Amino acid sequence: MHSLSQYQDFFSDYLLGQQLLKEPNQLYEPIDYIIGLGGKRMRPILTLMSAEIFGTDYKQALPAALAIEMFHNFSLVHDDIMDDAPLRRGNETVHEKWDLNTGILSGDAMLILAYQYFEQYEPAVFRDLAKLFSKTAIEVCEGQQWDVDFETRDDVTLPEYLHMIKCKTAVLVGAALKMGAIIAGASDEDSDAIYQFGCNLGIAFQLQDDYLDAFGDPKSFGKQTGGDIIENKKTYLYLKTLEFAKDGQREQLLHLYSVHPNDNTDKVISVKEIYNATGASDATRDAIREYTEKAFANLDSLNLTREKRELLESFGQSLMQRQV
Ligand code: DMA
Ligand code: MG
Ligand code: MG
Ligand code: MG
Repeated sequence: MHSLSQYQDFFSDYLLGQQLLKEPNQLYEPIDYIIGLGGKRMRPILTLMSAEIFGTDYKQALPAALAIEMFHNFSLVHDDIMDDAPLRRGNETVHEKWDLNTGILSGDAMLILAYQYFEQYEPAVFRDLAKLFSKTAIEVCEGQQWDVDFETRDDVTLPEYLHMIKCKTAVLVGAALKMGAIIAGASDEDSDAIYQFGCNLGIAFQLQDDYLDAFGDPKSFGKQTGGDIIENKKTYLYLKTLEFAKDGQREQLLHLYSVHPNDNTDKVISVKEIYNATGASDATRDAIREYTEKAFANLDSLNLTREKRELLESFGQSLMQRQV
């Protein structure tokens, strides 16, 4: 088995030498820009790792890993439009650097490019990968639609929120791993177990993302902190605050969230104070741990060697300790 940093280096080195579009065209620059900004490359690494865990050469999984990374970048460029985000990976977002149309169309192009990578597989594998990809892509879009709808709803429940983040974020983590298993010819049971592992890890990942959006260090986060609060996102922090609120805290939070002020600084500071005062911040950290543990328990049925299990668990642990 290879180490996490070996997969990461392999994938990043490959991308460096890669011409993403066969013919340079109008959309080449924004696509090259967003892919070139890097990021953690967490999802493609999972695809490579999973292929090797289930017994095949990880390089066999490279086209699927590229598809996953391309899809992820499509979803980020569109996400930044929906979230009105100024920064991504420490740089201007695509729609800020170019314009709205460029964001929409370069995102669309990346989605199509992603799908094309699967054509490199033989028909039976292609069919399974393409089917999983389509199902996942539709779930992600559905989750993103809920995320935006929730901004203007004040009756969002915790189960609804958890389902929304499973769709927008977690199923892609599951699919990244399951694709590696499909390429390696793993059994349906094993493919499903690794998918469940990815889904629970993905839920923990999004809970952590929401936590860092409020409490992360602006210098290292690479995105605008407080963006979720500015956009009135219904996060775990927000919903737990409503559940735990006492003595006017509920009214205070609802009032802060009812407006889109010109200067958001005070809004962000005040909302974060309520999150801490109610214990919602502690509850969110607990939930992150709980979903990480759930993910690890999904590995029990897999009969992995100690080395393989440790690799997956250390990946999970490193995600939970991330600051970016
Ligand atoms: C993003 O959720 C989900 C997808 C599918 C991109 P988010 O808006 O919290 O992500 P980020 O914090 O990276 O903008
Ligand atoms: Mg966003
Ligand atoms: Mg979003
Ligand atoms: Mg976020």
